[in-house]
Amino acid sequence: MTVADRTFEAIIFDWDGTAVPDRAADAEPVRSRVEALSQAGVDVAVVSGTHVSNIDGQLRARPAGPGRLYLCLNRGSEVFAVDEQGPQLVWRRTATPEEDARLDRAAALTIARLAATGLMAVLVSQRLNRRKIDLIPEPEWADPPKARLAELLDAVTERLRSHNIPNLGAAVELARDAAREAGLDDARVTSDAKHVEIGLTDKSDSARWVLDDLWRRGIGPGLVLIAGDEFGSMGGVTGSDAWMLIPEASRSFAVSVGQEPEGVPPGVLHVSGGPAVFVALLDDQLSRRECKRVPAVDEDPAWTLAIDGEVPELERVHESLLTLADGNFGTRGSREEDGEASDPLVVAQGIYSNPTGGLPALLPAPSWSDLTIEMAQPVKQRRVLDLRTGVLLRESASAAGSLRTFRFSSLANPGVMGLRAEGPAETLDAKPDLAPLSIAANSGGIAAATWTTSRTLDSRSTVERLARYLANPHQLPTVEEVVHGSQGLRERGFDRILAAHRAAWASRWADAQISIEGDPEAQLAARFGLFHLMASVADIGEAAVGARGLSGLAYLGHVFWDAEVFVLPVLAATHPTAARAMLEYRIRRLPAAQAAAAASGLCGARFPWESAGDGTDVTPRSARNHDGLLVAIPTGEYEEHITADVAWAAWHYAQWSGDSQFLSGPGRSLIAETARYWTSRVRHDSSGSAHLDGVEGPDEYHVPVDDNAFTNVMARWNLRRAAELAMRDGQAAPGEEIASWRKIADALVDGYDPTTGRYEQFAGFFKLEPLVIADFAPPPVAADVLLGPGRVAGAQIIKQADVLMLHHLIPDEVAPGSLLPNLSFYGPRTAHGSSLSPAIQAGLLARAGQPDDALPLLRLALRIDLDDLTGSTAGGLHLATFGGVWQALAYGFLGLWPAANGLTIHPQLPGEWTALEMTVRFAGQRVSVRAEPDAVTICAGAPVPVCLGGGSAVEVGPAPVQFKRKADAWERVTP
Ligand code: IFM
Repeated sequence: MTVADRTFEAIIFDWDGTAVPDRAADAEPVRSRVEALSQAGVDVAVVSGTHVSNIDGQLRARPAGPGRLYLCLNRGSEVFAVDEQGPQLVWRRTATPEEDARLDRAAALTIARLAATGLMAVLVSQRLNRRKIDLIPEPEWADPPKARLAELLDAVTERLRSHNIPNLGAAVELARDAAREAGLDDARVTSDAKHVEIGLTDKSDSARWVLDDLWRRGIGPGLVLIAGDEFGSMGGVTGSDAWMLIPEASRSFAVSVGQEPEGVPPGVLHVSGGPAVFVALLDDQLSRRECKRVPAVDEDPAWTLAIDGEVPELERVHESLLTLADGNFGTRGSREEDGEASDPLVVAQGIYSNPTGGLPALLPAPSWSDLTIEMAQPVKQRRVLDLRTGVLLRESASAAGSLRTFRFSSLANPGVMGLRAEGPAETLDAKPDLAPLSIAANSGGIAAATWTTSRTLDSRSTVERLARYLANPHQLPTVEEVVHGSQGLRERGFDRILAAHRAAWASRWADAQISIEGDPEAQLAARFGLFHLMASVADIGEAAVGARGLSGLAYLGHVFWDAEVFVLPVLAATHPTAARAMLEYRIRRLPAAQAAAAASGLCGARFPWESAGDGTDVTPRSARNHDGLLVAIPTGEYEEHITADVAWAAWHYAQWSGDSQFLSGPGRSLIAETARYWTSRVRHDSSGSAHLDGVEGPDEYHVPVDDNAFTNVMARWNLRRAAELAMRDGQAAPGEEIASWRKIADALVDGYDPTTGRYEQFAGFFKLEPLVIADFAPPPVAADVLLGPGRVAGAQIIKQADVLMLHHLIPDEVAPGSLLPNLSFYGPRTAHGSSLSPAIQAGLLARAGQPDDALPLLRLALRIDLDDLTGSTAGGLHLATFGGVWQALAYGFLGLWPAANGLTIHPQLPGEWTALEMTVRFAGQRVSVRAEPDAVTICAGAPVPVCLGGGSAVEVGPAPVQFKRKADAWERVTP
């Protein structure tokens, strides 16, 4: 029997009256289905008010998995997990001695009051955390079959009325008042007609426990079926199964198979028919699994990006937005049948090729998601990307019927992809499989194969495909390697692989939560960016993170400072192994960077502005501009700050992760070799000051320049950290070298004017034509295109945050109090012609105590790709912008910073937000910080030091610690 055209991943159901007609019934029909569902990977939870010997004694299921079976018993106070060995208690809510005493008092008061009406009431059961009081004498109504419920209710109501209690609801109210008087404000009072029960838990606790367990494994409530027989009220008392309909279950599908004499609440489907119909529902779910139907997506508006309809001009943009990646392989969200407006692509991180002798670019791999789909003009089309679990659903409806596809790129098993499709037989056909093949790149390459099964039944076709990709930047993977193990993959099957994928995403998000309460649009956009960041970076080996990740070929997949400065911090703070893999990419290319420095007659290592496979500079030297003219690209020659940026990333990773071994080992080499570069790169003038001539800062409108403040101060910071590390590790460099690092750091000019508090962006900047960008166009604007490159070169108009990047990255290295003067000077001069810029300025405005002024810039950054604000999203997603947004939220609005004495927190919320909550990993522990306008709540997996609002460090552990704002300080309100 079909109640919904949906395949559920979990089923929560009531026992008595739903699964079995009564406690004496043979439960074999349910038992066999529960075991089969478990084998098919479906989780099942039985909810009942009674105890384990009753339910397990009757059900006797011994499932072998992989789906889990839970018995949620004793009215929400116990959960047992059942496997082949039988039930094991996994959770119990016991009353404290104080609660026990209150329950006793509540029961005594209730009995006394009922007796005062003349009704006989006695305590019949006292279990765990509840008291059960008889309304009518035993054994007359002991355990009546559900079929006699109406009869029972009439008899009880009549009896209650004869004692001046109008109905059952009034008896329940009387008990609730008694509980309140006894000090139990949150008592759960229920009735099954013959008893009144006062407890600390009810079925809502069962539902909450199960939904929470499922959520942690990536199964949202929209994938859950909740079945019962008593959702409707009875004699003025809420139906017992309605307690399962907690707010967290809002998207679950609820169905009643009961009689429901007073009807069902809104949102519950009433099918009646009792246990026989319930068993038919289970059969329907089993058959959907058997037929390999397309799985469902939990369409939570806080977690899903839905794209409705089809706009050919936007298709390439949408393909970028809907990219699925597993850290190693990325697949653009092109429709399975491709089409003219489409730019399908599969790439592997770090696998570059330049067969025609041009610059290396990510090597396009063969596609795994092609299907033959021939639909007449669809009447409805939508694609839904679930950010929480990394799955993409497509639904197209046409006169021929509806077509669905569903795919994922396994985060749990990178390189494994899954696709299912279903639709009218005449519209859907699987293309031939990708025969195992291997394609060579400049170095190494990619091997791939797919395995498809399809079938047609009742003129509907279903297709299931598994794909396997291998990539190796050093050695070409062979066809044999890709086929090897594929048998095991297919035996494991689509459903298990999908379950592991969902669980992997859920666990990633557990360390990287972002909630922006009061601003759902910003919250969704921030999660969208974070989803793509987490999907774009491998977490073992090395991770070459191109400017557009794995979502497009813009910038040919080259690695810029975008990786170290914009992307790495979010991973260092949420998934440190991925940040470490990004650093490994640079570590392995240190010899190439040393060779580059040596080729210029310099010491140490100079990292290239654009990097690909071998670590040499692959920056193009020219390109066509908007008018088709060939123009020079000077960045490769001049944007040397990348060298210090790599050192900063190594240091920053260690600050978040506490990985001190890294800084004593490969991290120290990165920092020392980059410092050595600066020692040989500087020019000393006659006064002994050190200069860096002929460079380009982040602002690419002015090049070449001398003494770019950003480059000089980053180099200074780089030299000082190299000296600090060498000293910390017992003079790991010669004493004279350490002294020279310090001396040069102190000698480097930085353009700071203490009278104004401003840094001059480069020598001579203050003498340029003073212009304010808003006089020409509202940012973001490509000012070089608008005004011409010559005009902007002679003006104080800058492309992106430059001096301000210092305040952002190394706040302890800049002059104290210089943030505001530089923000107010450079802010109006910044065109935000690079998508990297607005989020950084937003974060700094928040840090400077102007969170409301920061919001428009943050919103700009949040919409860069979602609204294709730069017109370049078709070429791939702007990962650096996503990273900047995360940093604006974490470092700016929440004021997080991984300092040596602990995690500092300094929240600055805009008026529109009621709370900002983020989870990070600091020093190996998960730390959650929730900021409200006047309160901050922090907890951590194990004690970590935190410093709130400039106060001294306090240890915070698993018990949430709350602070309240008192004038300008924060006062701890929980012990
Ligand atoms: O690295 C950036 C640079 O800062 C501005 N132009 C685009 C590059 C790649 O995103």
